[in-house]
Amino acid sequence: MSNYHVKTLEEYFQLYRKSVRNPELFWEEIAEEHFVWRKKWDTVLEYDFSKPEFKWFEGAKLNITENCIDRHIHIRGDKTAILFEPNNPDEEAEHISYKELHKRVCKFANVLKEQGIKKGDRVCIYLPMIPELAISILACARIGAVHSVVFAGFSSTALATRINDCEAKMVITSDGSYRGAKTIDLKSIVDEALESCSSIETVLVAKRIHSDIELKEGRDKWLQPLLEEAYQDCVPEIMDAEDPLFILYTSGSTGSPKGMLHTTAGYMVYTAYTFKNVFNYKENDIYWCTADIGWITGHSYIVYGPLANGATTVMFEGVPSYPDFGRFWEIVEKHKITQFYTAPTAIRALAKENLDFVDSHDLSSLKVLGTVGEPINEEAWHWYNDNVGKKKNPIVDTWWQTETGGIMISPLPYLTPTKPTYATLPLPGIQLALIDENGKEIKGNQVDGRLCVKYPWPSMARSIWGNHQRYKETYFSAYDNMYFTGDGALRDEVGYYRITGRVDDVIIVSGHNLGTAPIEDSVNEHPAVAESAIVGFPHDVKGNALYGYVILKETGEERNQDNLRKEINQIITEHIGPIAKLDKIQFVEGLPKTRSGKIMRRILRKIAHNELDNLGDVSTLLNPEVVQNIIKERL
Ligand code: 6R9
Repeated sequence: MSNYHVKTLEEYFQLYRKSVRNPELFWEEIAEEHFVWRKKWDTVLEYDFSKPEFKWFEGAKLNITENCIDRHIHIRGDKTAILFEPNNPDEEAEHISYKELHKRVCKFANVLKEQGIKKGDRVCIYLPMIPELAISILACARIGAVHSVVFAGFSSTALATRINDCEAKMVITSDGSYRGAKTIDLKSIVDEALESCSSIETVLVAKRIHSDIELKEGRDKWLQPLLEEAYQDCVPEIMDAEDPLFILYTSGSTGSPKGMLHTTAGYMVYTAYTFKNVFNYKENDIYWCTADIGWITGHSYIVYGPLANGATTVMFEGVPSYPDFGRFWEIVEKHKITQFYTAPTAIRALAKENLDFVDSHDLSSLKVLGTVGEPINEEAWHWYNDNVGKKKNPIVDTWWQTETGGIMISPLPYLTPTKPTYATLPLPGIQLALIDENGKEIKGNQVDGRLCVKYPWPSMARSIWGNHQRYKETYFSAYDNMYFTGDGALRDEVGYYRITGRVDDVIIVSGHNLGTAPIEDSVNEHPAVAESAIVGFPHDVKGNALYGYVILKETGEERNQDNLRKEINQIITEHIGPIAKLDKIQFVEGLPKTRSGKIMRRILRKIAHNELDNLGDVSTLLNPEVVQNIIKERL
């Protein structure tokens, strides 16, 4: 696939305008290029926002794994497709070539078939970041089974809920996983979950930590012996463009997890297109996204997008702090990483540590840096730019969602001038709108509102598994004929977008609408503050008042907390106004976070409201242990 043929920002705007004038032609030209279609489409797009229903490339026939693997074998068969870097730095990295990947995916696909998995069946994958995770995803796609990956740090309850919701027939797991200095017994979590899951017929168990675990007769099987016996070629199942490819659960701030359903052709075209252009990918690059494949970033930008481009994609099993805080940079140096894509939460965590961890490594191979997952604050952006990018690598701040399937707003490297904290411009093909409280589109620049998308794009989720009504209500009912993202955004004087956070994070204090994100930004500017989260709590006079949870940087010195509180409020007063001052400031060791680094404000809100018996499931958190401490020391 070619890069955009644009050299200047003006040319980008021309291309953008073309994509708005004739979206179908725009997408058709992209789909025509370099993909393997068993049959081309009859129509590019058919849609109806009121149902809502979206059909991309109807009539086309394809298999996504032919596009991600087979077609590369002849031209780059010996090139590394997946570069696996184990948790333990002393264990050798594994280079899986495109040829080898083909063989392993085909064998795995044949095992799935032998175990009775057919097109349309749901397979739940609960694996750590080992090659079998990517391979099992592709094996499902090879035979038309629908994969549902559940992050291997989730609890047995979370796993059971997700298995039952989509009535999966099989679980693929491992005997355990390595995470830094710890080993985790995954199989017993699966066993516990399966006590309440009746749809599961088979459990395939990959050996990773060689622990002594028991297999349940008739249900559990070791994966490796089955793979050894399996035939090494597997004819791909020919899929319709709109056949389901996968389900991925996203938690949202309320209610049960939503199984976002993605389909085949549009998802493939869009992830391939965005990977190529946002990361400015070139043939010999070594691309690394540090996300876990258990969430959408890993699906789109570790597996499908890179492989559809014939890229080398790194899979890292470990954590940024093991064996020390220099691990990321050691890996960049070791594998000469060219594109590095991570989350603001990781950047902030590493920025708290000694700079020697970064400076002692040669990072000169890097060309493009990326961030995703939450708004990046100014300080973290500069730390990343100065110390990792040495002010020479563009930072692509990519905004998107599980629901959008691929990156929607992002700078294009070496083309879009970056601006700290701004995701900048929509990619060509993406039509955004900002909407005011009355549901009207706000035109012009220097405005803010609710972020919507007013024209379909190929990788949008097509439904919520088993609950199309909820899909309609959540995303298409707030405003007519558009997709509502749930985020707020502002558009600056040149048309750059800055995501200000989820709109349900808006708090009304004394009748003023206050977004928590800009207040958090101000708090974070205090030199002693590492991170903060703000929620509202009921107040007799103001209606709501603000409660701030603040993590301080580790300096080793004692600080007077009352003075700190005053200083923090002083900064807020200067930046936003006294209306936004925090009534309560609690200093905490950590904030409850999802695995992708999003602060779980729902939990903080409940603590601030003193509703402690009803915190909901905290087991899916990255750090459930911080919750009890926050409760103990609440103000
Ligand atoms: C890819 C992913 C989606 C939500 C999204 C927004 C936040 C993601 C962001 C960002 C500001 C960015 N978000 N990227 N906010 N700037 N560059 O993270 O998907 O886990 O579904 O989360 O994450 O609030 O609505 P998902």
